[in-house]
Amino acid sequence: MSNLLYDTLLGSRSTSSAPFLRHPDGDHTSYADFVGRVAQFAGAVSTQGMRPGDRIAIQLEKSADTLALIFGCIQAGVVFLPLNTGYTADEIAYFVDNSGARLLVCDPARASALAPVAQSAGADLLTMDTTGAGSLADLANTQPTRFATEPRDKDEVAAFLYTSGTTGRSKGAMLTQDNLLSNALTLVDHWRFTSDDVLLHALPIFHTHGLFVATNVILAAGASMVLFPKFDPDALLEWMPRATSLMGVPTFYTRLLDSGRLDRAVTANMRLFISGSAPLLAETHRDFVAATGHRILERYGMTETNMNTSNPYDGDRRAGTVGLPLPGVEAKVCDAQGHELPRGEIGTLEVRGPNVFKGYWQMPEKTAEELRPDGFFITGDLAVQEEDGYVTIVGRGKDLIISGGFNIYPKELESLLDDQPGVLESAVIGVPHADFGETPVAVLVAKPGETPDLAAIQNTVETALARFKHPRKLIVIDALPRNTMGKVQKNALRQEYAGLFG
Ligand code: MLC
Ligand code: AMP
Repeated sequence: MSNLLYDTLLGSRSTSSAPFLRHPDGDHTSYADFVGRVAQFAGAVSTQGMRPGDRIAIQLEKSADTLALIFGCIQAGVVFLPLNTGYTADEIAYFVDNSGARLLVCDPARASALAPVAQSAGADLLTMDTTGAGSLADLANTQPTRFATEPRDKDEVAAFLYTSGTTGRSKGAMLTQDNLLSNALTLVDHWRFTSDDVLLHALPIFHTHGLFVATNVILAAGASMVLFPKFDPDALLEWMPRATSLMGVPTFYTRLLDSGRLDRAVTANMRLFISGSAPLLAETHRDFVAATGHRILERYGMTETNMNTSNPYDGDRRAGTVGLPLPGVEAKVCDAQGHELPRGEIGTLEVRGPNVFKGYWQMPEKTAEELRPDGFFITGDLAVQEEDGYVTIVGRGKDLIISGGFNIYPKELESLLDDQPGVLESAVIGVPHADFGETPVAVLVAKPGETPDLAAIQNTVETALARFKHPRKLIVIDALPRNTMGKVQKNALRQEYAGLFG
């Protein structure tokens, strides 16, 4: 048994002097150097007693060492959970506890807040500073630059990505070696990545998009990427004349257009702009063509499935659509029972292929609700498929808000809001937002005779939940609109507050 994910992405390039990471300051890390650093992290986690299949939770800012740790986990067969750097200690506590992680790694600035979390879960806490005790980076410095790769079967789990649901707490989506590898190889081929490519990497690396799409595609192609700590249009535009490709959420593209500096000259060396994680407005697509002559290639994916559909590289990149099912991926638009609907009808999109995850960690009932026995995954997205196969996402069956590519599940906010003094009930809705696409607004109903303290509620939300989930506005109304069955009519609320943020 080998470790195909590691061997394909890194092992085969252990002596290559070609650049993998180009740093914004002009320096670069070669493949050989990166492979060596990965081995040091594999050694470091192993000396901490982590064995294949054990879980490690990682809440770290984006850096070359964070990537090296992640791939070190793959080499050591350790299952990693990358966690949003915005998550609060309360949120992290759930992930560490639920996953049974034995090690939590964080930035030094987070160590005091996360120490109690690690302690109560019985996990060790290490940081990534270079100043001594408790530092995983220091430990890695003492390790050899070679590590005997742990064998992993293609169906064994490589990573957990936590994803929320419309009810209940977050679920750990178990992604296997083959889920990640097969999708990366398909995308390299489909999007024509080669070792000549230079990707502008400005996405976070705790999600499918920045990690499994962007990073794995670059590794699988033997290409290089400029690792930006975060999205900054000026920094990207400065590098663009020396780059070939960009992967981003729609907010990247609207912000680049708003910069007023995007034109044919600055994009002349670029061959591919890819968008995903949230709907790209057809208007943005058109504005981008007008400014640069490039047609953004939109694709569609999910945490549980990696990438499912993509517009073609050659051929019609159709604005407002997410293109065709990727090679090896089956997609069908179905009714609630899973029966395929005639082309042109709206239904729920279901997908099947080697990209589809193994299930939710220790949640067999949730897995059974979404993953059919025949392997089709019920995405919860409402879609329509044209006669020629192009898929358009027309809405969401699931109650989900996507703000700047980050997912917010209203249920999580509503559960917290409903518990606040003076609040009888709440409904959280997504309303259009020019920059983030959508943003959450909380509509509250007061208990009879009481007046909720909105500032205190805002405070509580801030302590409990990551910044990107905070409602942009709290509104108190007399009663929530309900249908005859008593179900809250969120559509009516969405319409009512649609104009709040332009
Ligand atoms: C940051 N903030 C956000 C936010 N990002 N608030 C709402 N939505 C977001 N997406 C907070 C910041 O903490 C800050 O808080 C304030 O909002 C304003 O920040 P900003 O400076 O405007 O944000 P910025 O740091 O520039 O980040 C915006 C962004 C970033 C769009 C560049 O969110 C981003 O990189 N998004 C990509 C997410 C992603 O990779 N999704 C892929 C998921 S995978 P304060 O308090 O400081 O004002 C997936 C599957 C698939 O969906 O198909 O790919
Ligand atoms: P996540 O839970 O982060 O994996 O989010 C996945 C969800 O993002 C999908 O189920 C879709 O609702 C949405 N999504 C991803 N890509 C696109 C796209 N190109 N167009 C519309 N929605 C998208």
